[in-house]
Amino acid sequence: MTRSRNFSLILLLIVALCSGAPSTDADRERRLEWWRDARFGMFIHWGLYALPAGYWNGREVPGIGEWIMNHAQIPVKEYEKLAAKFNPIRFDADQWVAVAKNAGMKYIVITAKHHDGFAMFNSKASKYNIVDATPFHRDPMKELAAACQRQGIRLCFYYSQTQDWHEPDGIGNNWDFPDESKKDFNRYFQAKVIPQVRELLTQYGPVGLIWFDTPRNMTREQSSQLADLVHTLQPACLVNGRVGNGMGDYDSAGDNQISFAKGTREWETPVTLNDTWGFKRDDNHWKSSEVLIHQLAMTLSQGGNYLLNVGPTAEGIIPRVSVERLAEVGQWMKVNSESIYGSTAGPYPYDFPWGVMTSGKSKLFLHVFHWPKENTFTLYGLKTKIGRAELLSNRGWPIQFKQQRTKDPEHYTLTLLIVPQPAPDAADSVIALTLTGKPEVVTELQQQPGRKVTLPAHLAEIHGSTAKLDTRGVVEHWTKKDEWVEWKFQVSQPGTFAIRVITSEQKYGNGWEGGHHVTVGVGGKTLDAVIKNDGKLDNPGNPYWPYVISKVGTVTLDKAGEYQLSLKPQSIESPKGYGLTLVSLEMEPM
Ligand code: JFZ
Repeated sequence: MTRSRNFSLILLLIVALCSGAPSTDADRERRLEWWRDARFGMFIHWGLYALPAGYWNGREVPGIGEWIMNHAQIPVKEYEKLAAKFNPIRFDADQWVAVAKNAGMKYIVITAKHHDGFAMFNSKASKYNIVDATPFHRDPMKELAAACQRQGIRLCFYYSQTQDWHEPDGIGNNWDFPDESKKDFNRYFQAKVIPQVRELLTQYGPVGLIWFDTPRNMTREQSSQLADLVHTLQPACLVNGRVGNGMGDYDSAGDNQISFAKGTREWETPVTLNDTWGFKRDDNHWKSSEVLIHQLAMTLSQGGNYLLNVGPTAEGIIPRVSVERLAEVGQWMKVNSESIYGSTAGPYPYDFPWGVMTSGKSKLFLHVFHWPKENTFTLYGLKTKIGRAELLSNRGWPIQFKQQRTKDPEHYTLTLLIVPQPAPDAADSVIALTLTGKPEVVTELQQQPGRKVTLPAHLAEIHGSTAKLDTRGVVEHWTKKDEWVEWKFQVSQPGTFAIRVITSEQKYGNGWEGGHHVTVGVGGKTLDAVIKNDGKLDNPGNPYWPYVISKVGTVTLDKAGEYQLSLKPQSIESPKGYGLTLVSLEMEPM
């Protein structure tokens, strides 16, 4: 008995060791703990590409800065010369970390090696690194690790595992190495990637996470080799989703995308402050701090983390405008961070005309982007009794409120009686509601105070097989006219409404298709319309996807109660295959 038990224990141990200590769900939970609490991090894209800063041979190279070697097809021998000139003597690790900390960020993810293949750390595995190949001779990762320790921020590394334009066997460089048949990706992977990731996890103390990228050709074996290596060397270190093959601890949203991702796995969205990751001298397309704060709150309201990028110069300076924007976000964070750290997605399945909601422990945080013009604030559908309402900017001065419930139809109204004017914060004033029990809300769509009805695509019933929700919660690939959508919703204040359909352009405005004939059926009436460009809708949360408004017509709903609305195409124009890219249908009170 004892012998066979001992034997099985030993067997178990052997199995565990041989399989590279497989990581369990419990391990993953433990790793995610700090990350869930942190919510807000700094991305840093820094490398040789900061020297050309968007220009090659006197010409501006379009696109993101860190891709200049690829976009301008710069030969390895030419690009390598940048290393001899890279001398960021004004780099100050403590100052960088202080910028992150002052913004309210809890972790830093810095490019240890980007697609250009140049290691920004001391590497024995490749001489093509900042200590050996530049006049700088310092290891900025070592200095950052120490500064992060001092200031209580988690240091994390970005590492490009597939694309390496410096290596003949890496992915992506077909100008120096055009012969694909000669390439052996696994040779590069074992000779450079594995040793360098090992260095990152053994030379700099505790690492919060490794942010892999562009998984492309990664096999299941390679993804798991990498994830296991990380988890074996540092069991507390997370691996992001772009390690490939679903082997990450959490998912990464598409770049610059605020996803609709409620209830799915943990996720994070990487966002640029201007339009580039790596420094570009002439990219002055900075997002306002208002947009940044909205994006932060929107991401968190969907349960995601927000990773905001800076691209330091070749001298080692974080651009002044970036520092300013982050300081502004930090000002907001100083007042409102209770609604950020450790928060989870809001309980409602939709956003509000005024903003979004995040959840805390026994609290709801209302992020009010559009402050009411009147002196009251109304929320429908909250069933839980609240004990207190207050502005995070004015704690200790509770706001008077009343909660009402009517039956037939069942309706819940919370009214905050006196709210101050003007808005306490022009970008996002946060109201905290302290709950007396578990949060319970009406999840069916309903007309909002102010009488507007918004029917988002992600809450529609989609009758079709090709039209599908993308990760933004937008219906894509709707090209068949026999596919249609419908919604159910509650109306509490009847009246006349102007209906408009909101559709989305492709990313960066690269294409939009209209001319579709549709019918909208609601309340026993049918409206005919053509989806056409009647104007642009401001879409600051997802600024790289412009939204288009199409007017449909007006409709009168003359009694309160439940309604159904259907949107059916009679024809869809889709020469490019985009078709009807549906964001929502809106009913504006008239
Ligand atoms: C990648 C990199 O190529 C880029 O240089 C930068 O580092 C960025 C953070 O990540 O670019 C991507 C990767 C994935 C998507 C878009 C851009 N995506 O899934 O939409």
